[in-house]
Amino acid sequence: VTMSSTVIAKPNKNTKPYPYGNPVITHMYTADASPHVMPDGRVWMVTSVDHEKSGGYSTMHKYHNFSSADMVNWIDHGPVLNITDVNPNEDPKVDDWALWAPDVIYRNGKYYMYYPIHIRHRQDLRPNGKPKVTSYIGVAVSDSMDKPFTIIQPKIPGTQGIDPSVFIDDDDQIYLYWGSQWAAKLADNMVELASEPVKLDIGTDNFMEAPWVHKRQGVYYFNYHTKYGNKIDRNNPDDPKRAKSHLDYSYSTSPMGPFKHGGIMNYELGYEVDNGPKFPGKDYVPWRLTQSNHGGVVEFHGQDYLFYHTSALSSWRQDEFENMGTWTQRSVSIDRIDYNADGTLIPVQQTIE
Ligand code: FUB
Repeated sequence: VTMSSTVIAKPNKNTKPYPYGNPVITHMYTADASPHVMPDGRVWMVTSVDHEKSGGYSTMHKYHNFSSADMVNWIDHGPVLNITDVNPNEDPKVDDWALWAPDVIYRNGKYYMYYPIHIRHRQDLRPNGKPKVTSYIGVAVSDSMDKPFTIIQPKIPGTQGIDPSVFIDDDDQIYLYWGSQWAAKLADNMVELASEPVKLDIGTDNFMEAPWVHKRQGVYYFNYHTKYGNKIDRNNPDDPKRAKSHLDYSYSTSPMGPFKHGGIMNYELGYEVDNGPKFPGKDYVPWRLTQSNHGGVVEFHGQDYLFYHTSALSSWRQDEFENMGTWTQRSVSIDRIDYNADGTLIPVQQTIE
């Protein structure tokens, strides 16, 4: 595989969209999907859960596990970790504790969940008057993906930040990625780091959050959400930052880099108004249906798939299309990933049908 130049390609119109209907979970709000094929041969994903009443990111209080044998029919296995498992004494007047983007992997007969605690300290304000925020990574374990997880490590020493994701290499070494481009080897006990955290060189400076690594034909692909996402002026359709908000990827021959920037991996809905999918019942799509995005990649029966999220469902439900949906009520979607002959990724266009 040769990967030479930076590719900023347009979506390939010949790429068939994943045909089974997006978003894939419609009975509740889900985000931050982390998909893996588990030993039973099914695709499992753990997801964050957004509040039914749009309480915002501070009201994300549990994870659900879902499974599918065909990526068409998904079973909801219910909540597998709750905020009360993490902090039974939360006093919302003092702090807001939230569970943000998790990951779960299988190792030696058990399932290990890596989850970020995000705490807004309501009574501890920064100079700008906003609450201080702390975040770190914990570990929980279960014998079964459809059973509750039990916390075995409240905080992995040396971690600070959100969005843990775990990658197991072909030689069985496990790597933990999190926060602002951090990565380290995970110890065999699964609850400590086995190397000093390294700030990854990803060949560019637009990282915001949501790291995820997958490997294909000896190449490590590191995808992430670009840092313009939270700063877009949603009232200004011409805000140039809109075009900079997407999942990007970088690639390397090593899981710890250095990586080269590959370009866009996932255009967000409405990135190209003329060519993108249309919103049902409308002849156009909004520029942006979600404030965040978060990528997870799984290979299933020889095909790679990208899991991401949009706010399409909340838009449908609440007829808030004109307001671009409820930004913190998100829903997991799936589309297939295709590659160029040189190993570069063909950007995935989000779909809403
Ligand atoms: O879901 C809460 C946060 O929003 C996640 O941790 C980020 O990746 C973004 O999806």
